[in-house]
Amino acid sequence: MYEGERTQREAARSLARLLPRVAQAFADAGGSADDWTVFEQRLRREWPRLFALLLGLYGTQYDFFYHLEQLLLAMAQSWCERPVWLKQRDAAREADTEWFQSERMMGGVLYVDRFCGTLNRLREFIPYFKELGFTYLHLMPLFEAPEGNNDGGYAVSSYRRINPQIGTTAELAGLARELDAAGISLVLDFVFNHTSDEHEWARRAQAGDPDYQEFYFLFPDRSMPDAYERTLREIFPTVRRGSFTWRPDMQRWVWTTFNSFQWDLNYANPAVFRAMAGEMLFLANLGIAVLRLDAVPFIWKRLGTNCENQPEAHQIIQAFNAIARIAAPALLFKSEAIVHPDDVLSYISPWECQLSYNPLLMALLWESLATREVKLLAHSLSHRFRLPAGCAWINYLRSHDDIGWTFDDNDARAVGIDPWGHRQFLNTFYTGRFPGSFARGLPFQENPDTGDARVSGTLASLAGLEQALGSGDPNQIDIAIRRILLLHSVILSIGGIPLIYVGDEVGTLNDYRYVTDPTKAADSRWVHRPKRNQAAMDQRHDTTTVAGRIFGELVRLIRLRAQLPALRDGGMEIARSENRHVLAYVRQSGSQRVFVLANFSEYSQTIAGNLLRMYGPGNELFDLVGERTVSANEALILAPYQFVWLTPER
Ligand code: OTU
Repeated sequence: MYEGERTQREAARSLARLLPRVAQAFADAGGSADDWTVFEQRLRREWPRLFALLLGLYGTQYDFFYHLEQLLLAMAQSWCERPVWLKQRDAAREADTEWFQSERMMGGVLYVDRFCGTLNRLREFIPYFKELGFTYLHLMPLFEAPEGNNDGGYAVSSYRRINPQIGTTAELAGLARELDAAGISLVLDFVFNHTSDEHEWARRAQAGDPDYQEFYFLFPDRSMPDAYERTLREIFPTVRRGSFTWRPDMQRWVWTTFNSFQWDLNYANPAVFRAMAGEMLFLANLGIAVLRLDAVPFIWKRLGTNCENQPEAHQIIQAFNAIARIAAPALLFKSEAIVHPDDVLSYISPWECQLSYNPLLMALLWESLATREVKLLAHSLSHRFRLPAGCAWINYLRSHDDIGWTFDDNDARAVGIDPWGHRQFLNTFYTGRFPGSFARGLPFQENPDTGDARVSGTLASLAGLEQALGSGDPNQIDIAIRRILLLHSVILSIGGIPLIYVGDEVGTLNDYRYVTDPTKAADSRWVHRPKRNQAAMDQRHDTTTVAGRIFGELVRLIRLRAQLPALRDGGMEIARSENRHVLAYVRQSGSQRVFVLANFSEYSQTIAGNLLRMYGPGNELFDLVGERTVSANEALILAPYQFVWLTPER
């Protein structure tokens, strides 16, 4: 008998055995017969897959079937408690699995505390979000976390309690519903690789509870840490060398990939998987539409490897995905893997993460802006942009994190670029140390051993606005604004969900005051996590101001995009522009075709007319951005940093 066949028989047998008990528990909890029917259908559909995944991960555990039963009971309980409006959303999104691929999808991300203080106040800004066309709003971590440094909330002390200064769980649920009514899906982090050292599980481990000590990686001496560290990469080398932290109170080394107060969870323990599945379902039932899976590469450790992107990491996420399909089908996952492009891709599928950050596009847009050449961007996108059906990129220009140069070395060599030297150049350029650089960024996590570093800074400061405003030169200011709009034009037209870090839409600059706060001073990412820029927001409709020029044009592009089915998520074909400064691609959907050209240089560039005939949608074209006709019978001159979206002349 084939292995797969045996697994499927075992899956069927175990389900037959467990179903009556689960049905009984469901009825006892007050679940209706109709609700049970829906649940049972989904369970029967997904069970073979979920069972196989869990068997692969935990099948050798003596109490495997106990965990299985507990997990099923938790899923049934969660479905029973799922609010009616979410059950309706489940049905609607199951019937329209492409909903997030629409040309109307538009994302924003912000820290509630930095933006407006509380969840209740955030509701006042829903009209602002609608002005920007948001259909997706990611609220940065807002759960209970240690006082002082908590890595911007990524050290979670409870997945069920909100930081009391920000609000309550009930307020979050209310907000989710209110946003939904405004057509906005709420996105929250699922920080499941680690907890803070103040989480109840960590506290119990500290108190000596052996069950909870098994939740983490604890070692009495250096032998195992040393063995692991031979092949580990340091993620936060300026925080602490190595990946382990000595806890004098426990006389143990603890695995801490990130900060010393962030304890990595041990997913080889089925109790950890089950506990986290429970937290996930809790968040789903609050009305969260998308969970951003934080730090996915790190969730499985294997001696002798770098402990990133292990096969089991995928199996765990796929198992969470299957659980969501059964008990909270509307829930989607967004992968946060800021690693090599091949590894980024490995997390993306309808059965794993339907959405993913696109760090390659992000990094290479900045690369093109610095070099004024698009060869690495065009070459990389030509074979790395396509995703499996039913999945979409989240295209962003910067996040709350640093920018790292995660392109493929062979892609670079293929276009004549030395990868190591180029990364050095990019770091020098974006930290403003390269002669003639327009950027004002700060280094993040410089590693003295490897020479590695990443870059912090707001979009506007990295694109030259801070320097230009300092110089007072209106030409430089104009050029910086053009750069900002150019970058946005690509994420708005290339396919996928564009994501704006709120503040960037009004040209918010770096805020260097973080250094006066001892809990933030050592982390340069705070330079680009400023508070709400109300002064600039107030100017947003005044086109004589810098904020107004950026905001006005951006909103115009967002609205334009929403009317262009060709720009919805889907096929994107890179075209040869025959000009090294100009990025070119074709977008098509049904009969609509849009040819995009984007000039990454501060000088005018010429595009031959025959290129427009070859890729363009006709001989007489119309530039939707500039609102003018373009004839393919003559060369097209692109102004500095100009971009055009060409369709057939109407
Ligand atoms: C993430 O980032 C978060 O986005 C960060 O804000 C957190 O500090 C961190 O996890 C810990 O929770 O290394 O520099 O490939 O690159 O998870 C940011 C993924 C990071 C890692 C990413 C991590």
